[in-house]
Amino acid sequence: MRTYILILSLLLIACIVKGQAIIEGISYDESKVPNYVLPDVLTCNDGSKVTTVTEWEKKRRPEVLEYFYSQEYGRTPKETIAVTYEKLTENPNDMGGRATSKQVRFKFTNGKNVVEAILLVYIPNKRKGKVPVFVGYNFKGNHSTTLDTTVLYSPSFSLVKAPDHPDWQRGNQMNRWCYDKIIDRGYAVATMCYHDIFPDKLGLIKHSVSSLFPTYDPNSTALDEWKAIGVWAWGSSRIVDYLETQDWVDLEKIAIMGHSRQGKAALWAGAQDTRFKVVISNDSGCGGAALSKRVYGENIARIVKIFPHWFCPAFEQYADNEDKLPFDQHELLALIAPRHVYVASAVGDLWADPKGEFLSVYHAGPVYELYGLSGLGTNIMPDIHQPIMTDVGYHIRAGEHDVTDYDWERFMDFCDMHFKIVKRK
Ligand code: GTR
Repeated sequence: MRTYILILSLLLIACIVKGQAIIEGISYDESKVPNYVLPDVLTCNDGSKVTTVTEWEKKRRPEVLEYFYSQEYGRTPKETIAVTYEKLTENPNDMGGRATSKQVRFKFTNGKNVVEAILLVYIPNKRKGKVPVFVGYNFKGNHSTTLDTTVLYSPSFSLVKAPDHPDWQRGNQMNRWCYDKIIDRGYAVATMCYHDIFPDKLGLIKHSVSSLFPTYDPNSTALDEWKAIGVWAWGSSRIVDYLETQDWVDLEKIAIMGHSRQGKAALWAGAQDTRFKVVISNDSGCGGAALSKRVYGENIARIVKIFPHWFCPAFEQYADNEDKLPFDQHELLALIAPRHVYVASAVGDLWADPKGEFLSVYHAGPVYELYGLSGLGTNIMPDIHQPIMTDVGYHIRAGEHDVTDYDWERFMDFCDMHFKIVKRK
């Protein structure tokens, strides 16, 4: 019996490499990265080369965008659905008087059904005039970002929470939302639970906002049908619609920050909606910032198998077939130009392929340069805690897959730089 347990434990230990579980078909071996050729972002499908901003915007950019619509995230519907906003709470003296908080109920409807979401907003009190804002989804409900018991449970809570799961307790993800620091640096923050927009569980699509669209068909077989990432991206644009109704928002200074699966959605939102002036992906990995053609860490075969409701069905054809991809994720980043993109990785998050995330920013550079802006300027990865910030940005930090104060501080440095905010003590 003892020997049996010993063998089992040894096997388990052998199955962990640098904190990453060994999963069949997943490689963490740099020497096994295929000899891939990335599509040149400035070469059009007909082989012609883009040399001007007009050619990029009129010809090549729509081609690139079309790849992401038809092959990866699916097509965002052109029509829209009605939404109303209802202010549920307002506290001008939150955070010891340093912030005003608001909770606003969004009601999406097609006249028959309704989907509700709650936006939680903190606005710094010390700034006069309009303020810059970080928009971002949380994973476990607004109540998970704070211990404040006046913060309401998100409407999707009852649908998706795992019974008695500690993850879902109030304040459980506070470490990902350093509200104190954000407010002290003069930024507002607007967050909503991503499950409110599209519950991230198989079988719950009928509770998503996408089910309200006239084109919704639960039995659709369209290869370019939009799925969860597309719907989350759409939802973050609806947060901006609300912000546009608010006189305290500086509309030229809206940033979106997304972690992991929400990093994927943030990049896709930023590619489509030019109201996001800074787009930040934290540990977004496969289907986010990481280059798919490196096939390092999480790969397409694995992600479409485990999360079949995230990507449009056409993406499945590239499972174990990355070579055939006519585009790659650096082109998603390039779609954000001339607005600013920032990518963050963590050393202990090989699953998200930090090097692939870095190279993606690097290879988006030519489009920034076309606009007379600066790309990363180097294809050599920086050391940990040595961020590179030009018109694009990148850092890798110590630690695991998470959002830490270090990440937020760098995101704010980058936004300060581009929003021309003088650093306060
Ligand atoms: C993982 C998934 C990643 C990433 C992550 C997350 O399970 O494989 O692509 O999205 O979830 O969102 O935390």
